[in-house]
Amino acid sequence: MLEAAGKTRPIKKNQPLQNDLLLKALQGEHVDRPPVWMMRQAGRYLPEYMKIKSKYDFFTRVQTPELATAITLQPVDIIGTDAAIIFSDILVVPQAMGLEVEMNEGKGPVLPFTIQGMKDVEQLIVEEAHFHLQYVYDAISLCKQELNGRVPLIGFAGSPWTLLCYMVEGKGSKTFDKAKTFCFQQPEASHALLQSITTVTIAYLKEQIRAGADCVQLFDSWGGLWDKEDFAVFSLQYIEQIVDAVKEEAPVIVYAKGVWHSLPELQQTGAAALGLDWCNTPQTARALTQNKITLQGNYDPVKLLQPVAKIKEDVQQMINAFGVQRYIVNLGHGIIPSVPVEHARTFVEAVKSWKA
Ligand code: 1CP
Repeated sequence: MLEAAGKTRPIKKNQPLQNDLLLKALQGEHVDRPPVWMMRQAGRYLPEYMKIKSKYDFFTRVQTPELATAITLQPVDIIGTDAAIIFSDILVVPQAMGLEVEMNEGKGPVLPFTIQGMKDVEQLIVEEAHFHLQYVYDAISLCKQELNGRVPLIGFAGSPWTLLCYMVEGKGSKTFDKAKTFCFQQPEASHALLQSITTVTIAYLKEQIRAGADCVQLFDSWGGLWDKEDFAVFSLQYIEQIVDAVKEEAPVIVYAKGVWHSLPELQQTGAAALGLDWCNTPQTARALTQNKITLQGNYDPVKLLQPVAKIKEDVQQMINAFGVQRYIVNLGHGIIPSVPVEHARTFVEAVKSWKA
């Protein structure tokens, strides 16, 4: 696997895809069945991932295009998903902006130096940051080459607000109260930070698309920590800028967890699709978006621990409720590590064998 080192080369963007269900769904074109992939589909529930994980630390896996490619392809080969998502992390952006990020086993990400005020914001790398992420573009190019048109490749980034959470708080949190307090007490510094992240993310996603990503997803994992009004101020307006700058180059999926109150506003951004968590119904999501946009989701990831017969039944019901057109089957958040591989495969197979 490692002998390909240094041989990555960009491939032609318009290489034909053998399975273009995801792109068709994103463009609102007719499909015979919906496409399926799973958020965090490459990861700890796969023994093949654990094997690579036991040999290389997190950022070595992320920064070595051959390793990132091998991990990205695993769910396509093992589970049979209709798309690959590049193996990386949202926190490579704060890293490229000059902040140290440690990935501690069992504890998740830790940023030893956090943003405390305007002085810290002013020291971040902005204009040049996307140049520090060449390894992501190389991984995308290599992945496209290895996929050889089998399925589309999804690029991604964190939303500015979700990245601010980690850059200010320094670690994961249930409430991100330090990050929210920073926004309330230092609005000028917080908007300067959100704007800097936005600028970097636009350049970063455009480079991912240039390297071969067929579409991109923006993860606003912590958007749901705000009420509707504050979400508009601290998250939505930056998502809007990113979608607007990127949408002409590739379709953008916006996944904002816990943000049902703003689905119509997210639809207005020009996103090709909206990702949904499981805390509301398909009928409500369709009504809120007037049946006019592709929706993605929204199976409760914990439900993958149920017996396989129940998973099959649930998938059938979920497709019937969302409808086959303008729909991408997915989980409502990332897959959890304790899910048996067989159950993940059942989820995907149930979509592939869906019958009206
Ligand atoms: O070594 C490991 O297995 C550590 C676990 C892990 C993995 C597999 C981390 C640490 N990141 C990743 C990869 C990753 N992260 C992907 C891979 C592509 C795929 O989906 O297959 C993606 C899309 C992400 C995105 C990501 N990272 C998000 C947004 C999605 C979400 O789940 O909400 C977030 C919030 C992160 C931060 C992060 N990185 C890792 C962890 C454990 C976390 C969450 C920390 C927290 O709880 O706050």
